[in-house]
Amino acid sequence: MIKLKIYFITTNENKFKEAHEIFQKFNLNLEMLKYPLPEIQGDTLVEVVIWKANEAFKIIDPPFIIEDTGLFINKLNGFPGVYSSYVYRTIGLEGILRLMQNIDDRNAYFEALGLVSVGKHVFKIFRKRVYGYISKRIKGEGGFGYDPIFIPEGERRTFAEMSITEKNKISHRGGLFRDIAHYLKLRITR
Ligand code: ITT
Repeated sequence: MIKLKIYFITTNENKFKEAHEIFQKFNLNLEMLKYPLPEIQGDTLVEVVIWKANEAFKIIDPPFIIEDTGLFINKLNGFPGVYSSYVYRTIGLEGILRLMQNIDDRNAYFEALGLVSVGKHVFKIFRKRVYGYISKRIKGEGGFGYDPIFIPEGERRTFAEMSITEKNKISHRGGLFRDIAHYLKLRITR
């Protein structure tokens, strides 16, 4: 039987690797479409993914997935949040640690917003969070982005000190893509 191809439109190979590992377990065929969708600087992740989806509908037929993630730090009023990409590229991890220098409350969370197109301009949105805190220093060689400064609840290690499989078990993206996989399985096999 030919397996339906589902495209994950992203420029980030690490995000794709994590999502792909989950989809493999569900026997779903996830392909990376490395296409830089123009991005608006919206106020919420939902705004950003919906805008990106409208651009995606111009170049590709469903089913496809778009995902946008942000790191939200409580004491910084949710910063960097929707600005996570820009902040990572500019002040980076050292910049975030500097901003947090004299702050004891280090609670933060990752939120991943996933959009699955199921028909032309018809889509379903998924959301997943993982709570944790910002470490005092940069730790770990694995992962990407903010992983070396994020310690999930109940752990002592940062995401960057974990394998993809370990991170996927507890992360925002792991949970998000499991939910999406369950949903697609139901739709495809119905
Ligand atoms: P696409 O938009 O092309 O999918 P991106 O790298 O821009 O790729 P996001 O907008 O979702 O992805 O990510 C915003 C920022 O947050 C960016 O700097 C990422 O490196 C970082 N990020 C996303 N997911 C992360 C994760 O699981 N762990 C650590 N950092 C993450």
